[in-house]
Amino acid sequence: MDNCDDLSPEMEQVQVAMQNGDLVLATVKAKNVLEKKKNTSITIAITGERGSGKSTLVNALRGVSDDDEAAAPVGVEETTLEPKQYSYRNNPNITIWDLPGIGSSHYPADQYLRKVGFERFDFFIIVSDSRFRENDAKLALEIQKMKKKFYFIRSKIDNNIRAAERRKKDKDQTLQEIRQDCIKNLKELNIQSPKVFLVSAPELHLYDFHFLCETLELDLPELQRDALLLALLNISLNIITKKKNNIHTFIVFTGSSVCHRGRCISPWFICCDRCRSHCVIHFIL
Ligand SMILES: Nc1nc2c(ncn2[C@@H]2O[C@H](COP(=O)(O)OP(=O)(O)OP(=O)(O)O)[C@@H](O)[C@H]2O)c(=O)[nH]1
Ligand SMILES: [Mg+2]
Repeated sequence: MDNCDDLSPEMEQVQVAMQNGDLVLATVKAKNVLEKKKNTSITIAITGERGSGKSTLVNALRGVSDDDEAAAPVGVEETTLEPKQYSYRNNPNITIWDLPGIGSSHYPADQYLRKVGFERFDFFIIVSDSRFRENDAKLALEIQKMKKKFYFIRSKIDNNIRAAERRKKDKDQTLQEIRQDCIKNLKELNIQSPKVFLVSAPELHLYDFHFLCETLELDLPELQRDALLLALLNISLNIITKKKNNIHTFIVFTGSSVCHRGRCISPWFICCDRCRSHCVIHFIL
């Protein structure tokens, strides 16, 4: 969705109309694209620290067991070494990407986003199997910076419940504390209304797994719409960048005569394109 070099024919028509400055046509074309949003595919990246249970969650979401031939490989050692895509249950509109863990030897935290191509995904699920960590915050902030959305999964809840039982601690209180801790940490990062789910892979019928699947299905139209709007924004940014580069060349060639007349033309072009894209977004909403 993000990549402007890889646009659907309909989105290309929006791009051409915007390039030609035909705001009305761009709006009509963009509206057509949005009306077809039910067919828009979205990519969901499953991310988080290594060993947190990302691949296990991919399999659970797809309804395949870990030892199935088509399953994402799961293991106690570092297992997922390359991003890999999988289909999602019976919904061909969703593609799930199983990502390697952030902070591993192959994917140090400072190189992770670039190496996995974080920006190319439409939506994210962050998986954490312990207390909220620096890398969880890093991922959440990066997703927020890209104006995209995520769910936060606190995995391996069965381990926490077993530990609570050993200490004769109330089960519901334990669940409540884990949930509140995740929400508190996400809110401290200024994430509005964070969606947190507690999951145990060996006991998918307990806790929040069914709720996660239902929420995903319910949120899908909105996620598809967000993905399309971001694609539209990226188209206009792409145009702005190209224009900026053209203007730069133009200024290099004609700089002396422009300066000599005391006029600067570049802000007009950039501002004008920005207004156009905002108008298109505004009209279709
Ligand atoms: N008890 C328990 N173990 C889990 C759960 N989810 C995953 N595991 C185990 O945790 C280990 C790591 O799981 P993976 O799914 O491979 O984790 P990952 O995040 O994909 O790991 P990398 O690909 O190496 O980053 C495996 O032994 C899983 O069986 C869970 O909910 N409960
Ligand atoms: Mg994995």
